Amino acid sequence: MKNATTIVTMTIAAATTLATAGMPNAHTWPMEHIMVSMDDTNALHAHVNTSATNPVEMQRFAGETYDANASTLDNQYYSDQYGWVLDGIVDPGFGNSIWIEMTSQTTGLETYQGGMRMMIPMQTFDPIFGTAGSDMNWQWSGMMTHNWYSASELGDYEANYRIYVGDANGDAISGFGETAIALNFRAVPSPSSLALLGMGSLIATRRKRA
Ligand SMILES: [Cu+2]
Repeated sequence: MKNATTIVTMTIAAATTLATAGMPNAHTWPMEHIMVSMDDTNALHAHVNTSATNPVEMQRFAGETYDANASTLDNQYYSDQYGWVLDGIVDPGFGNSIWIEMTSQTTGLETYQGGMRMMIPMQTFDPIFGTAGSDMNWQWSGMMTHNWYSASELGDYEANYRIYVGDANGDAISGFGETAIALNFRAVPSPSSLALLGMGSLIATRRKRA
């Protein structure tokens, strides 16, 4: 029994280290990068390792509430696992940017501006990609950006994007080839909650015997 108690204590310590008070859980999941590249004809390409049958999971952490703008994720299934990353040299031209436009998505999916996965309290959590009446297109800085996706109901979700080179206003620049990509999500019952229940019963068992 002593071994089991030690394992439980270590698990709780590890969970405490990972979580930032009042901030949503980011490091629960490994990064899943959407690699965006440009070939020598100035055509964009994008690749991701997920699919409708191998989606990113969104989890809800019952009882948690988040500070300030992050409170938009309270009681939601969410994930920041997907990150936009430039692959190789991508030159959109002076004054231009890579823009990402949401062209269609499952009803109920919402997106909020994230960041590099560090300094989460510095992230704006501004609604993007049509969430809360925001613009459908989003000007990507070109830095690794893990936006926050959320939904209030269990189930599968898909978002489709057009990736193009645009000017400061988001108007497409001719001479650059655009591309498209689908991101897939599955809102699942939280394994973390189940794990916590498991730990609770272990501790309870020990108390009874003590
Ligand atoms: Cu990343």
